[in-house]
Amino acid sequence: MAKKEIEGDWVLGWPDRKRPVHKQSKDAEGRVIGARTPILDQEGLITPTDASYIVAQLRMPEPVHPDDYTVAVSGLVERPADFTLDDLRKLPGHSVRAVIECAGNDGDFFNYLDEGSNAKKPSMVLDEGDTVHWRQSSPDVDPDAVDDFLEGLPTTCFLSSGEWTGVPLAEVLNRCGLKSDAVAVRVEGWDEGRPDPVVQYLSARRTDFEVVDPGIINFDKGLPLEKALHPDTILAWSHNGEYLRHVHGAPLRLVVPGWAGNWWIKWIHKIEVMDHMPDCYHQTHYFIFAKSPDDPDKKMMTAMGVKTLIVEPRDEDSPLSIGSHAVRGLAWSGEGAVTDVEVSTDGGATWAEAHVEKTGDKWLWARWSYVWEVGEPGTYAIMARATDETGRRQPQTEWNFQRKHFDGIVPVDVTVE
Ligand SMILES: Nc1nc2c(c(=O)[nH]1)N[C@H]1C(S)=C(S)[C@@H](COP(=O)(O)O)O[C@H]1N2
Ligand SMILES: [Mo]
Repeated sequence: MAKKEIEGDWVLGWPDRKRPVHKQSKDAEGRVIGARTPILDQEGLITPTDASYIVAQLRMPEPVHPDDYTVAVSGLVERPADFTLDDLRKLPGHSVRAVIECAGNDGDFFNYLDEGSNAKKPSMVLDEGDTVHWRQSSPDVDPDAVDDFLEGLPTTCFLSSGEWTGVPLAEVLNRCGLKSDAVAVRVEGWDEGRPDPVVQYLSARRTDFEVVDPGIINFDKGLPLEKALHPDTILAWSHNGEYLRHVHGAPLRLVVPGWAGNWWIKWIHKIEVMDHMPDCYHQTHYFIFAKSPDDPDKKMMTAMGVKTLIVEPRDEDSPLSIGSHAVRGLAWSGEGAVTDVEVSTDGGATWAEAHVEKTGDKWLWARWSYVWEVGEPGTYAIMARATDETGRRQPQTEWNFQRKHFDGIVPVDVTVE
């Protein structure tokens, strides 16, 4: 087993271990427009901000100074109002620790696990050369460029965890006097752009369908009222113990624990209470469950499934020696705390209980570990599967043509000598 690279920077004048840092993609001006998380390098529960992934579907907007910032609450409320950041900070606060996972994270594993496919195994390791190859939406859509991107854009490492502090959305809505015919809460960012069909072609890995062109839009989502009023759905200005950074939606973003990243609206400038579900592009045309682009039975994507990530050992650690090895990882669910993790070292034939570290944070991942005693040389597939407090066991999500919400069981393949 190769010795891990642990040497890092000098911190406060003393040598220090290597710290996990995300892999960034930048625009022509050198500003960050996307990033992936070196998730296998995470220790503990919270992803450091410098290692957290970054996604913007349209274009990164210009920043707004927090002193000039207001968010407008309108629609089906008795008292429409504009809130400054100071107004919000006077309300009863709430902090949430949660996993944020992009709906498309690990989408390539659908292809990899597809029986009979000879797709290359997607890598969880960010290599020196990796960039995000992120596209910013542009009015000059060039579907011919798709092939260049199909190979280039990895789907792994679009997940992080964090601690967010803010105020429950429900608190703000109730102060404005929520009307009884409210059904949905539309939250809008001030970022705008024209959705690039290439994003959908990349997601589906096919180009033989029409993508709806809504023109130039703001990024928005219409939360069903029940999730909007959940006490853990918060308007957050702080992330991991400091003010939110611009790339993560400063000054104010929505935190929707359990639901995929696309619900966590960044750069919020408008909150509108409605008596129907709005027709948001990233809700009715993208981020939908369907078997094909013309499937009449399209469903909105909301909560994530149940999922486990093995962080040790890695494929790259092969060959392992005969003896005792730690198998460990992270497990999370979109609908509550993970209660059980089982490990198999014989490719799924038999399963054993792993130790699950309990934290009391139901939206956060749980760390788990298992000691594997291996006495025979050979080739081994190490697998893990999680069960949550509602009894849902991994995998929950079926293949869908946009390849979203992957929560399948991915083996770590190692040899023992
Ligand atoms: N306003 C706005 N909010 C947004 C997006 C966006 O494009 N615009 N992208 C969403 C998507 S798809 C994801 S996965 C998360 C990513 O959040 P992060 O960049 O803080 O990790 O933000 C979500 N919120
Ligand atoms: Mo996303």
